[in-house]
Amino acid sequence: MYIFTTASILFGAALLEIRGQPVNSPSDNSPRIRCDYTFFKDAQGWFKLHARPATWHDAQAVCHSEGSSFLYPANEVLMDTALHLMTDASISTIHTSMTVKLESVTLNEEGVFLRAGLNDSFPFICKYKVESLLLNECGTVDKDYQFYNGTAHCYKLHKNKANWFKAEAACKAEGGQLAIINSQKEAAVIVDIFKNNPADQIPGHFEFGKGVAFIGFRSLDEGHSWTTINNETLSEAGYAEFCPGEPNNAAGNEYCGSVRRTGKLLDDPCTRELLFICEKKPEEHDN
Ligand SMILES: [Ca+2]
Ligand SMILES: [Ca+2]
Repeated sequence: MYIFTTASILFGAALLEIRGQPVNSPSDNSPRIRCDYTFFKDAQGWFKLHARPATWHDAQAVCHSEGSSFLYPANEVLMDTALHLMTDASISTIHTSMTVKLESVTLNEEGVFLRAGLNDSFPFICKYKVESLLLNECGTVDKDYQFYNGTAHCYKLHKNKANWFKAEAACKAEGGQLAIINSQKEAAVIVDIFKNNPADQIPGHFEFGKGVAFIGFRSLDEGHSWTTINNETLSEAGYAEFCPGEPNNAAGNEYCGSVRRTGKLLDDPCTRELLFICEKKPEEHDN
């Protein structure tokens, strides 16, 4: 580990002098969102220090699963909030969301940024911002959902891999469902979603590539027929265009539905881990 920048040392030292003064204390007369987050008025947000150490990636996943974001104290108010929480919990070092050259930028109790490995475990802080609680045009606080005029529905490409069942559950938890292609127009939307998420901008290794995503259809009779998760046949749903040669049950257990970047359908094993696309009606809220 070494000291990150000279500026951060000075910044940290300046903060040490003002610590102890009520510049940014938790507020009792504040909006409540969840009881494990504390509202800090000056920072205009809710914060939670996770005292149990985690790796950088796990920290990011935990904040995301709580609907909040992983804190990087980018200004003095956020820095003071972080130091306040660390002092209260007697914690000397936390991960921040910032990375430099594949290392985590950590923050110590003196307000100094250091570096550590992404796989090193430290406590961390998650944060909700006031504006992050406003529902967007997709009826959710999740900015990854994009509204498409073509279908008047919202879609999200999940860039973490999941098997079909986990994918279906994740979409439901967000107030949507695995996407169902109901028209040529909607197939064009799917192509566009893939175009906006080029494979080289999706992190991580996918054994079966980043050119295919699970969507909401499957076979309940070992590949004899295909139905959407709304229990319609693909023709009833309005779109049944498979890739040439598909469905082919190549692995012998390809009973779940997916779509290629071309907008054409495939059969894939339900247990395979792929990208997936959720679809959401704007008026259906996730709370
Ligand atoms: Ca649809
Ligand atoms: Ca196949």
